[in-house]
Amino acid sequence: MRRRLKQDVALTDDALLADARKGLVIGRFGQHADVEDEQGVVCRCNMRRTIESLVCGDKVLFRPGKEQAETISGVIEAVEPRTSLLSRPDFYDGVKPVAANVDQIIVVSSVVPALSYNIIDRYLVASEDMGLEPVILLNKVELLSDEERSEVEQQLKVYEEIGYTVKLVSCKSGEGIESLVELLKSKISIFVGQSGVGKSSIINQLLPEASEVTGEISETSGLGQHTTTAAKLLHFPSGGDLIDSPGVREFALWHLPTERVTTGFREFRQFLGGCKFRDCKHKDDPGCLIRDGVETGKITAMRYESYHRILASMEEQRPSFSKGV
Ligand SMILES: Nc1nc2c(ncn2[C@@H]2O[C@H](COP(=O)(O)OP(=O)(O)OP(=O)(O)O)[C@@H](O)[C@H]2O)c(=O)[nH]1
Ligand SMILES: [Mg+2]
Ligand SMILES: [Zn+2]
Repeated sequence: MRRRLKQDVALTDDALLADARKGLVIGRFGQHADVEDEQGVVCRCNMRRTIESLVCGDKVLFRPGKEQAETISGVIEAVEPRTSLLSRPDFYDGVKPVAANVDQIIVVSSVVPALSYNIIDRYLVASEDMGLEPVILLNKVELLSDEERSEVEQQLKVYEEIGYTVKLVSCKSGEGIESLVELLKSKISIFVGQSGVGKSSIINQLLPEASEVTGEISETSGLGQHTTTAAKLLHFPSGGDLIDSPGVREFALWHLPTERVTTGFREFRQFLGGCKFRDCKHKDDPGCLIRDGVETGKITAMRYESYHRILASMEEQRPSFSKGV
């Protein structure tokens, strides 16, 4: 506690700090953040107590310390308003911000651990809710047999038909990696997805100098081991930024009200407001246009079932402190 106090005093000592300048948060660890100035110089910073939250991608006003030999050399004074904020609900910590000012979400899945369309749908709902265009990326496709591959392609066609971009890639064979660069150009993108799907491995293929640490899938659980622990922003030499983010076992959506999950299913939107009952649950209610849509083939049974699975799991997963939100 005493040390902390001393440090705070030092940080408010103007003589030790250079003038304020603009910066971009490219890494965030514990109480600190790495901030890059407009010349590309990175400075590890503390932050003023008035700053409520700070994440990768935030644009800030900061003052680098004059004595760069210190490990923590600067201080963040203020955060600029965000154009977008990606948050993720955490069972213990509530809703946690992950990255700011992102304009494209890359939903990464893979064949190993097992491919789950329901998890893809959760990320799509979260992206839609933020008003950001998601891209579906399926990694490790070299592991699929011809037969399995055509089955997967068939299923992914459902997403293409409702307007999503779908990409099949493999870090092992290199398939699809080059065309990814084009997709990421001049945008700020974030890689999200379960632990072990290969987010960091893809980033290493795209940017070998990034040297992101990657981890094996656990032999006992068949799941990823949460290798990446903090979000990190990387630049492409040809323009565009990419944020690697830590994987999660499951992406819960309990922080969203039901209606926002419903509108997150983009092919449902054309029918919304038209059901016979205003509080239609889109299940076995009479005069439900969503269910009609499934019967007439305008909505696939796969997405319709996934929607109800998400709603059911939201009730189960919502921690007691946020019940009724
Ligand atoms: N067969 C195969 N394995 C891959 C491929 N891409 C990545 N892997 C392996 O998948 C494992 C997990 O990769 P990571 O890049 O650490 O996964 P991640 O998504 O960053 O995981 P977290 O950081 O825990 O969220 C590693 O053992 C990689 O070698 C691929 O295209 N094919
Ligand atoms: Mg990783
Ligand atoms: Zn309905």
